[in-house]
Amino acid sequence: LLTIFTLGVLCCVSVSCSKTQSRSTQSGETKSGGAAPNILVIYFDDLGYGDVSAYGQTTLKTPNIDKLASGGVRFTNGYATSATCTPSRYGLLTGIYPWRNDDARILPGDAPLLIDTSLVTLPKMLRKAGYRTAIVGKWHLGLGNGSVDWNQDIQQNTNDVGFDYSYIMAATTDRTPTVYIENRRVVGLSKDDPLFVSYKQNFEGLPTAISNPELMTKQKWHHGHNQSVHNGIPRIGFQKGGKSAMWHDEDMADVFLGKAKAFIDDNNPKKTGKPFFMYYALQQPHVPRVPHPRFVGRSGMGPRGDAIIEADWCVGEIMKKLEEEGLANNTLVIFSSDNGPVLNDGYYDDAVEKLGNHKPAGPLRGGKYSLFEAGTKVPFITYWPGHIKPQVSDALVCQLDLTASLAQLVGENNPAPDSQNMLATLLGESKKGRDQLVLEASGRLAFRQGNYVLIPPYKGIPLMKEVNIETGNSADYQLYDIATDKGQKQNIAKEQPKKLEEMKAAMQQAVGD
Ligand code: NG6
Ligand code: CA
Repeated sequence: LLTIFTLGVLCCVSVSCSKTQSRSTQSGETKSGGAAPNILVIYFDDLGYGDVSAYGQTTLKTPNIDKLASGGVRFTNGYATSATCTPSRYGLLTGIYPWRNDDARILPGDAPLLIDTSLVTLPKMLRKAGYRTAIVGKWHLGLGNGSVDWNQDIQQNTNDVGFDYSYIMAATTDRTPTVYIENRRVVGLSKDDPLFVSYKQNFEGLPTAISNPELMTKQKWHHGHNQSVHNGIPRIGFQKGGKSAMWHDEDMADVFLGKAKAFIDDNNPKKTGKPFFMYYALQQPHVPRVPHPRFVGRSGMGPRGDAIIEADWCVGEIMKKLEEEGLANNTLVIFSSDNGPVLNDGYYDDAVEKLGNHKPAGPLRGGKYSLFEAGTKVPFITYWPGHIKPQVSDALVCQLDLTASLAQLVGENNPAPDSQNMLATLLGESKKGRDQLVLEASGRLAFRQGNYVLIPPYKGIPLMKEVNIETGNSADYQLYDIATDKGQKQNIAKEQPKKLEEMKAAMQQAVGD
């Protein structure tokens, strides 16, 4: 078996493994006749392009992410599809542009399942290829059919869109229900104290952050986030009961890491004969930022910096686990973030006050929620020791492309036409990226082609004052050449009318109206 493995590795190191080529690894057979590596997607929440030291910042240390970057391909033009969470995750898991689905917007914690269960998602495609699949961490893509009974098996969940195993939070750390869900069940619920969730009204007699501000012993709300209070932290949404199931924010990193490691234990291909795909979706550094006490104060930047250091540590631990299990050289790791950075996202947590010289967006303009580059351009790294040659790549790649690319890797058909096969680029064998990409922020679209970015006119505020982020809205067309103007400081729409028309036409064609 080892010889076959070595041969397989040799054949696949220098050439992009096409559907017809056979791959052999210790993981067992896939449909393509060979076998394929384990795939680990490590996905942060709200981590900015400038938040990782491998991307040039010097104020925070992220040694474990840096190790992936220096041993793999560090993309300088890697994008999420969107500037917020739900649509980006939709794009990542379906390979479909989220703006095609009107409901792909930031969801409340009681939203119905957003992904059509008849779709061949990324995990379903991999399952077809023989993979065991798992999600551990943040979901935020809805559960159930609109009226979830949190005390029963949850139908229409992660398990129905391709995950064999699932250990998640329903939405975000700032939204109810503040519980973990393992497969179809809320973890740790007691029959005597059922859990109820509402985003319409509070449950009679229960306190909120408004009625009982003294309950906010850990963090206070700045905007939004003033409904139910749990663990001294006010949230969005109301909840009642379920006390024994409530998470402790401080432990969340350890809980998810523990579950991710346990999945690797239970699904080591040496045992199961099948490779695995794990989507490890960390909750940091989204608000509320509540790192474990052992990370508190480590960054000198307050909870946001500490949460990034904690999450970086988690990356190191999961990589260590792969090594211990003898899987490091047989696992393709893809690291990225769902959208760009934000400092004050609704809590008083010193993110602005203690920032110092740190630039979460690096040289980019905007941030989370923005149509400018920092909304969607994120750290994006691929790592596979012995298979990927360390390098920096300027190729234009998007999380949307994982479906087609991984389909190519495992010998399956690509189920998602928006998703482009970038396998050779992701493996560092080619520098050719996408020609163009449609970007989305809160339902508004921008368009990148070559090194030009077009932002059509949009009504609405140019600056979200509370979060202090420029939206990208303007009465005029904006055109930027990001090869020479990374920070999008110079709108060249008027200077380059021909380019502007060309970009407008190309965008119209790409968007299809
Ligand atoms: C916003 C929240 C913000 C964050 C975001 C979702 C308010 C005022 N702001 O509506 O705090 O939760 O939604 O973030 O409620 S995301 O990364 O999951 O998209
Ligand atoms: Ca996010």
